[in-house]
Amino acid sequence: MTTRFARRTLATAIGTATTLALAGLAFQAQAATEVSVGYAISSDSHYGAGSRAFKETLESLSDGAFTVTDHPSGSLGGERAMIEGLQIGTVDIVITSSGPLGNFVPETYVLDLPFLFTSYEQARCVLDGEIGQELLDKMGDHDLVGLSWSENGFRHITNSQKAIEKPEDVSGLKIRTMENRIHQQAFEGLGASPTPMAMPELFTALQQGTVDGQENPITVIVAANLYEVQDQLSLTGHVYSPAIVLGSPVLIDGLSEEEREWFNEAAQAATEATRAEVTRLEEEGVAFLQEQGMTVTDNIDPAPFQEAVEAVHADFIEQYGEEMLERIRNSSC
Ligand code: EAX
Repeated sequence: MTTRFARRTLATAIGTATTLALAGLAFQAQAATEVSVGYAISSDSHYGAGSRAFKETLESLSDGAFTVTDHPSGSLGGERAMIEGLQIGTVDIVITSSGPLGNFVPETYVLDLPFLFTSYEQARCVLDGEIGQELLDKMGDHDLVGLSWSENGFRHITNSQKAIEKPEDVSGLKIRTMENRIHQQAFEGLGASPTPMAMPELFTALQQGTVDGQENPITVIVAANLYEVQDQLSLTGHVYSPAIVLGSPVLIDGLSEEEREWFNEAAQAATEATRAEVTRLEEEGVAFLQEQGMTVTDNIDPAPFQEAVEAVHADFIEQYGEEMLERIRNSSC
């Protein structure tokens, strides 16, 4: 074989191999669909644990057909903004508290009523049961997909002014709340000045004294380093804060039945990982916060707080009816 012919044959073989390799990579790259998961607190939080479990489960079940990218700390926006992103398809999956959700799906406001749930077990039982599934199904009426209920935790009040033991101690304080009208009304009932604000703005607002305090579960107080700008923690446990794994219909509606099942299993894995982290921090978080210098007020009598926020329940019933509230109260959970 002449040298020129040999060279031409080799060049053709290399060219073919390169084309096939690029086609293979292109096919593989084309086949892998990237899925973004957004949440408003740090990756070392209980939502971060959920995001990692979602990623591991979906990438394993789909054998790499879906690759998940993690977007913590409000990098895709605050919770309300991310939910809006789901509706138009700029965000694929969000792990969020139910705080801003009522602005989109009013039926979920019932879950934000103060002192509705009395324990983690009861809340998880209701959300994992018929009532929880009914509320997840409601998301479809509002350009959202409810994949699974997750968990944020029982919320407590922190502030930089004084120990809070009774409602009168809250009076006059500027308290950041989520963008949730039920919570805002509850803090008005306590005589505070509620300031609704997205989570990514909170640390700076506390640091600058724009607000005196805020309310969040131990999980968030730890994950957002709020102990650096708050010295008083009052274990009021005034409301259970659900979280939820939401999907964008722009992504989810295009999935096959099998792929949709993968997303359901990944969301369930996220919930289990988040709840496990909440349980761990409920046991360890208060001691950690005391070590960081917070003064903790415990053994707070809930009765005066329940009385002070009673009007919220009455107004809720007037506006949304009593049926779902009574079903939750009378559930066997
Ligand atoms: O969902 O905004 C809040 O206070 C939430 O608890 C936090 O973003 C975690």
